[in-house]
Amino acid sequence: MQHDQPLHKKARLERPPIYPERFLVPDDKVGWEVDFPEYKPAYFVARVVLDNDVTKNPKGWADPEDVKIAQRERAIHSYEGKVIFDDKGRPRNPRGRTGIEGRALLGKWGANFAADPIVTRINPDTKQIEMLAIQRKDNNQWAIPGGMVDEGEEVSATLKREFQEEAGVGLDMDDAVEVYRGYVDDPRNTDNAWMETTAMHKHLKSDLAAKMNPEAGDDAQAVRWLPLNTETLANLYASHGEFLKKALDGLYKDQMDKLPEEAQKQIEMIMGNRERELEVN
Ligand code: RP5
Repeated sequence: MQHDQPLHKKARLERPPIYPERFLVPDDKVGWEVDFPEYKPAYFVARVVLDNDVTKNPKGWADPEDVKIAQRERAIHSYEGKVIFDDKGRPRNPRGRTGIEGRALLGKWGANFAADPIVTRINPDTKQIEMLAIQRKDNNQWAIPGGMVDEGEEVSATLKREFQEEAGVGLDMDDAVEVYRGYVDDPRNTDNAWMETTAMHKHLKSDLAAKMNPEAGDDAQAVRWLPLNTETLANLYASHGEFLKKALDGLYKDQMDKLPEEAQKQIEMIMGNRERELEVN
């Protein structure tokens, strides 16, 4: 595990209801390089993953359960660098132990790639920055309307497709700015299968935002312009709050003079600068 990376938390502490309980992994035992002889996580693969094995189901989206066949079918790669394998030939989560072995609800051994379109606007009344967020059906948490990259699909196409499918809006994302590429601290992650994403940010001009009429798609139970503050960011799904912070930081640096004063203060507050400034004065 790279030492400058934050410890994954949701991948150790949260889990979808069909998962077995996670073996408790204390902070100092997360890295694979640390000895943890008592570590005996449950092995779990969901029925839906087995039913969607591409070698048995032509419409499937999952690797075969035999990891050796999966590796022959598909070179396992990751944005996080070289993938390490355990003695059974299973890829190891680059951020360390999660308390569950197998793929659980994730289809691919190793990295499962997603794309996350971050779309923000200034609220015309409050002058505060908001993101277009969906409420996930699987756990009710608010999230970026992202999704899995289909086999052979370009990330730019996934961003557009997912935004359309989940938020009901056709939006050109070609001029969006990449703010993050790498591991996601997702509650579905396991020791052998994990989420990675490319998060791209587009800040909408007010006339374009006003024309949009978002509607929740199949995987979402609601869609809304979510005001951003420390609390809403902390409660977003997986590591989406961290991606939003990166997007806001970039926006502040590039377009500060174009943002209303209310939005500038809001970003400073989120990034912690505002508190420091208030302390100094
Ligand atoms: C997260 O899961 C990614 O950041 C992305 O938002 C999402 C993709 O999974 P589904 O929404 O398709 O379940 O890790």
